[in-house]
Amino acid sequence: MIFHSLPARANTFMPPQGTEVASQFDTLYAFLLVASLISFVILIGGLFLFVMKYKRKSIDDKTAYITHNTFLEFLWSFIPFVIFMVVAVWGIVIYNNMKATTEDAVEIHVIGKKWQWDFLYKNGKTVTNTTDAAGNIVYSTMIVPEKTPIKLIMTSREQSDSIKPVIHSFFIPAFRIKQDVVPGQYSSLYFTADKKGEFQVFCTEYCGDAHSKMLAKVRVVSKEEYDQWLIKETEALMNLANLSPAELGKLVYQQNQCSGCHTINGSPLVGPSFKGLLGSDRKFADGASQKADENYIRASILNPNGQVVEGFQSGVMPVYKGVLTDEQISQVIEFIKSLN
Ligand code: HEC
Ligand SMILES: [Cu+2]
Repeated sequence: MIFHSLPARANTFMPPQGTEVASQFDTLYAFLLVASLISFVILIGGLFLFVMKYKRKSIDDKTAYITHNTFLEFLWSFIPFVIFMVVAVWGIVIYNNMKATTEDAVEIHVIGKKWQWDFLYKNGKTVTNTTDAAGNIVYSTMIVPEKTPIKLIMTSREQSDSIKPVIHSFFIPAFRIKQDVVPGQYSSLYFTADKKGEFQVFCTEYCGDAHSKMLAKVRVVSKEEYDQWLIKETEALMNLANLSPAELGKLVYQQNQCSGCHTINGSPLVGPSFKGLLGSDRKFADGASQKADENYIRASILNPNGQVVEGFQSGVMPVYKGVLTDEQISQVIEFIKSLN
């Protein structure tokens, strides 16, 4: 690409360049900036010069009779016209490069939700926001191979059908590309990352409360690393498919901090142990009691402070309503059952 070889690569104020298109984009931007600067100097400089030079010197100093200068008028129309045409064609070329794709592009689905980005790979792997042990959000990371055309197929959807999805916009500043993500239809975005590294993703369509926290990352890795990751994830998914509900429940228990407060060996920690819990008689702080059945476990997870177990503190266990799905809760129940 000819524009690529131009020397001007002013990116001092720009995010890092993660793609070829990004450097083309910056070159055009630098051209616009320099052209504007030169025009500014000529225009405002000329203005000042003439103000000084032609300042009326005495009361009977008369303005000379000036009509026009066809040649000058032609020049100050034609030169900007040429510059604008150059910018237009240049811009169209870069725009086409942004939209360029190949049949064998790696396709990844992007789902915008209030307020997170989910990524879905062809092998069934879903990447979504998680929380770490300290309760901080770990934003979704899209892993892509370097120097490989990627096609993102994007739409907006909610966790539940009763919530109306809104328009988001997927923006990777380092790649200089962004595209609206619209409910009920697919939009696409293309890129070929030519540098390894981690790049920030933003939502650039105001979409409500946590719009500014609707973040994600793109991690560009070598092709080998990507292939290995894909194989590992595919195997993990196949293993998951072979797990029993109780085994899946154990994963939920390990991945949602339950294990930090509940043991499975009978000794209490921050909360009661899960061993022998199902079917046992529970005594509560308010003096009431109940036999622990499936519904009790479910209620304890969704609304931990509804009934507080005697000898334990209220308000300690996080509320898991909206965090765990019904399916996960059933799996945890099966896991707790398996400990009897
Ligand atoms: C920060 C600590 C903490 C975490 C994390 C936590 N819990 Fe709890 N949990 C407690 C405490 C304290 C109690 C007892 C007080 C109460 O009933 O609210 C409790 C009570 C329970 C009970 C009722 C236990 C009984 O003996 O009757 C269940 C069931 C339960 N938790 C399940 C879970 C599950 C499932 C998770 C993970 C998805 C979880 N908890 C995560 C602290 C925690
Ligand atoms: Cu958004």
